[in-house]
Amino acid sequence: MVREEEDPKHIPMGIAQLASIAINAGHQVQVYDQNAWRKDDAIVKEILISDEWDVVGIGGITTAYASIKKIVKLVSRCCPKTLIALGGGVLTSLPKETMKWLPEVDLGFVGESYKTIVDLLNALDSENPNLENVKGLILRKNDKIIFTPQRELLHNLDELPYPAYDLFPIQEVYFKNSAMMYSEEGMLATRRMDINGSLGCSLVCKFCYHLGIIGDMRYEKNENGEVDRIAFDEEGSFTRNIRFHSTDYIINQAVYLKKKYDVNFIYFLDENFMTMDVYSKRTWLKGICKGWKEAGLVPKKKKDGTWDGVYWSGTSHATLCNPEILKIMAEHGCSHLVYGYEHFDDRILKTIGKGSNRKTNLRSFFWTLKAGIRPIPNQIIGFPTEDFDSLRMQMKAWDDLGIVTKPHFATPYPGSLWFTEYRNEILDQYKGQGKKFGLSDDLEAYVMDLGDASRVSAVISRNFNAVELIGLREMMMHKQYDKIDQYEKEWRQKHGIKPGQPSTLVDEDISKFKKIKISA
Ligand code: B12
Ligand code: SF4
Repeated sequence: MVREEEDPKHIPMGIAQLASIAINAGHQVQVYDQNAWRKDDAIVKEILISDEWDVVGIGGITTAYASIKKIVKLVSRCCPKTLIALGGGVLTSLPKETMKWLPEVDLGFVGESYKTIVDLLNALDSENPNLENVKGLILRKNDKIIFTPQRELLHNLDELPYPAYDLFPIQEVYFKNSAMMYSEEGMLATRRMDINGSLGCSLVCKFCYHLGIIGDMRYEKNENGEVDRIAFDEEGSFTRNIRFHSTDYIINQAVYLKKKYDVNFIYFLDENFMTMDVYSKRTWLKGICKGWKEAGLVPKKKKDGTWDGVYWSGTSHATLCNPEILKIMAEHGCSHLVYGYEHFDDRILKTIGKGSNRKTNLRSFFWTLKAGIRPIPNQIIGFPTEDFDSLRMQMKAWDDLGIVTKPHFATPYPGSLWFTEYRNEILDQYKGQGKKFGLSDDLEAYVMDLGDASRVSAVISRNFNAVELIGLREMMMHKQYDKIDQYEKEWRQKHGIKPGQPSTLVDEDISKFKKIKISA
């Protein structure tokens, strides 16, 4: 389940694509979207026993682990003869661990599964299935957990069929939750659907995880030459394979959604629209805009605030956008762009691999506004070297931009560089929790605890503990500079750091970063 505290807003793209691929390959597919329906166990049981399933495939990202664990147990009880397969970010980030934690799961799909799904289903239909020949799986063999050979990525995304949107409750759930509180048009959207135009991002943010679907994953062998570990991007070894659909594919898909579902808004799920535009030498987004116009999709507002045509939105990047492309996007119906600014302190930004700084963040915000697009800034606090000065830099920027925001807490999600770096510290913080909650181990307790980072889970800040981060965020949101100053004094006393010294326990050279005096 994605964001239990929020209404379901997005069709799970990966599953929708896989369903479509499997149907095209001649298999019978049925989808139950628990994130959309959110029914209790009794209903899920009814669905599970309503037919005889050869395979039940379950997927999601790590934040869905707790609900996936529950569902896996239900499937195993209700459908004892059915093969249980798990895929998606949750399995791929920690494949061996997940197989250990969920003994009911028979096999896992590691990383991109477009080809793997067909190979697996075809193998199962054959007389003597040998799943070890199917690339991209993790299997149980005797008492061991083994990897089959690594699955290569699809070269040409345009080979993909459109997602099987019809298998999901579009009218009953998704259209009802079309509104997105990000822009006027987003709020007024009544028939919104999603498109994924690209996969990947060329940047290397340390908190980011690319689900093993953008060449960010390596199979590593032990001394016996057997693959026994999957590793992700680490400092000094970044591997990337970013891919995007042709503009024709995207326009045809948008026209299809308009004709078939009469959509009035399209949300591009892409990780980072702008990285693709730069990679395409600034042709991709212009191509999409040109196609939007030629297809008659550019929205025209009516007097009552509704419109003909289709507004759209996506993700941008502070350093990669420019006024020219933003203006073109606005003219062709782009209503809002999400910016992962994360922070406004150059010292912090320098440590996260985002390729942006305070200046580019502020500049892009105003460029976007000026173009007529609403910029939506994402903010994070609790970075490893976060200190009182950097927190004030965040607050100052919110004042300068005139925005109200509730920052997320820096979270080392499995698969990210931070997770690799801080794994032992995470385990320390969750020590004994596995046993306490009857789980396999402490790491499973951490994964069970992961939500959308608006709540603290593992803390990676060197200077602040969880209680301090929650308190400081509260004061930041209420612009209580004086209270923060006051707490800083107490904090300095506690840690023996004299006034005038940097408010940090971390030994790093911060002298080269400009200090701005900020107070109430
Ligand atoms: C769109 C999106 C969202 C949407 C939700 C979309 C939805 N309902 O599907 C929203 C905005 C709600 C969202 C929220 C969040 N997201 Co998000 N999101 C994405 C994004 C950009 C695209 C997802 C997508 O559709 N990908 C494309 C499809 C094709 O990939 P896919 O679904 O994984 O499927 C492929 C494979 O994984 C596999 N597969 C998947 N499922 C299954 C199932 C089976 C049975 C099989 C066989 C195979 C399989 O096959 C597919 C084809 O290859 C990804 C980044 C990315 N690269 O994907 C981040 C990402 C998934 N999100 C992430 C995060 C951290 C979050 C938030 C926590 C952010 C926050 N701080 O609030 C919240 C989580 C909320 C919560 N409580 O759970 C992380 C996940 C980290 C992790 N360890 O799992 C990602 C990877 C971003 C990142 N770069 O770090 N997100
Ligand atoms: S810019 Fe966004 S998508 Fe790219 S690595 Fe950073 S957080 Fe991930």
